[in-house]
Amino acid sequence: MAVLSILVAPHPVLKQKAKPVEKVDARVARLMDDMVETMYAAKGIGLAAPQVGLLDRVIVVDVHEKGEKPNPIRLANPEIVWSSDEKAVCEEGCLSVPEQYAEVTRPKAIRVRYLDEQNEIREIEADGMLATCIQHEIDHLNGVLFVDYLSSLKRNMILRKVQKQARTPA
Ligand code: K1U
Ligand code: ZN
Repeated sequence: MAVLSILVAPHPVLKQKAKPVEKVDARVARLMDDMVETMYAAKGIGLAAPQVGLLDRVIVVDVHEKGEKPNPIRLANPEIVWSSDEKAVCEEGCLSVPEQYAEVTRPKAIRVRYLDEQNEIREIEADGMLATCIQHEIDHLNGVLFVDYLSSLKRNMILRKVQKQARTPA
């Protein structure tokens, strides 16, 4: 497995729409493994393929709590087939918008259909942080970042800070 580089906004790939994978073959399964390793190395709870520069509809998530066993979920071509009318507000972050956080309102619970790492069709029902994280990652596949839900004033402030950080040597 390999740790991949994560693109930072405003990289143009982060605004593009990813393409469905035809099949979860050895290439896609390897990409899923590399993305899980990259997510853990970056201390994230999710990652989408466009964040590592690939326009494949592939995401990984793991919202296990401290002290619990890791529980990575690998999803190709994820599709939300049901979402609750009830909404939840959650403070979101993004590995492509480092060190910036903001509250986003989304459906509280969802049902998602996807292909797993063995190319089997599966469905998962999620609520709480898992539902928020899966929705955030599916947004990445459609070129949407969490800052796109904010006012243009807040969004531009955050993006300017990220660009300033990127220019400042560590
Ligand atoms: O997509 C990503 O960049 C990963 C992102 C996922 C995410 C975090 C929070 C809400 C929705 C989606 C991260 O993992 S950011 C880093 C992180 O671990 C984190 C940040 C804020 C709250 C909880 C976790
Ligand atoms: Zn993100």
